[in-house]
Amino acid sequence: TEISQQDQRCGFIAVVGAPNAGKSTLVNALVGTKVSIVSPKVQTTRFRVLGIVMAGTAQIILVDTPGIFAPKKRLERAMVAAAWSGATDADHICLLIDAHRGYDDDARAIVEKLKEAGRKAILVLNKVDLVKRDKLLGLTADLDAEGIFTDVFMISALNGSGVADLMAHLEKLVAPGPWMFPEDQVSDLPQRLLAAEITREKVFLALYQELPYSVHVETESWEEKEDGSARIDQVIYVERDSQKPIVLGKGGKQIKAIGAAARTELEELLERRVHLFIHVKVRDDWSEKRGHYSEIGLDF
Ligand code: GDP
Ligand code: K
Ligand code: MG
Repeated sequence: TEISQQDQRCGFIAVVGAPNAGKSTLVNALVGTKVSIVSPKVQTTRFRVLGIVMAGTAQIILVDTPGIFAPKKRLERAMVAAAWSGATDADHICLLIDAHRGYDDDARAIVEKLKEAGRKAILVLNKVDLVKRDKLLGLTADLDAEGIFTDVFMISALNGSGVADLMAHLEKLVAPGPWMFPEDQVSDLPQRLLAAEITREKVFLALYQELPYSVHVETESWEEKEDGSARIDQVIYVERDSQKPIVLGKGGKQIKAIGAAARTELEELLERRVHLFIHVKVRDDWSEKRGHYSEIGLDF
């Protein structure tokens, strides 16, 4: 059934919070498919990613943002700037708090910034699967006292509890306006970039203790084969020679595992066979090189 443009509703809802609060997990849960990569490592999300959900007459455009924290390096400053502009440009803001960590300094700093900007937000307490009810009630009271929250939701983005209620609320919030994306689009990331992100996620999951977050992945080429499969060539860039053997592993064991995990997920997402070729190269000090940011979509 067609929904005429007069009946359409559309809105941007930013998901902000401290690193590892579970923002990307929540956006994926709301969209119903992976649009943004997730890992226990902070700074997994480097740039703003849009996750798009259709709900009745509403198109809800979720803005997944890098975590907000006190930046030290240039890449970090760019990430935090991207997070804030994603938030302040949006129609509504969800502040995600890791209920297990509680109302810590990172969360307080974000609340202060929201107050300064004169913005209200929806409070979303995440990871309730890890927390006792008493603690949740205390946390809610502390946060509510800040006077900037319009609603409170308690969810587990990981196991899905409370996510449907939050979704129903967001659906009601969205104001009249024409849809901005085709109905079947779930993200604004080009396929090549999403494919690179998936490999980066697998690197992070396999090696998050051994490697710095500055590992970078690029899709170098993408070839559609006549048999319906795709050949994808990617490069994992590390910062130093010494990091190359870590990514490769003994006898190439590590890179094989990373490649296999990435390929499995790509095949699911693309619904076809994938031949994935991954190369590992050293890129000197790329995280301090300004020219690189535009390539990965950072804006500052
Ligand atoms: P982001 O940095 O805010 O985007 O956080 P991520 O979505 O990357 O998640 C950070 C870590 O928290 C990952 O290991 C997730 O699996 C985990 N996580 C996210 N949501 C939940 C949750 O509701 N419960 C639990 N136990 N873990 C979660
Ligand atoms: K993370
Ligand atoms: Mg994230």
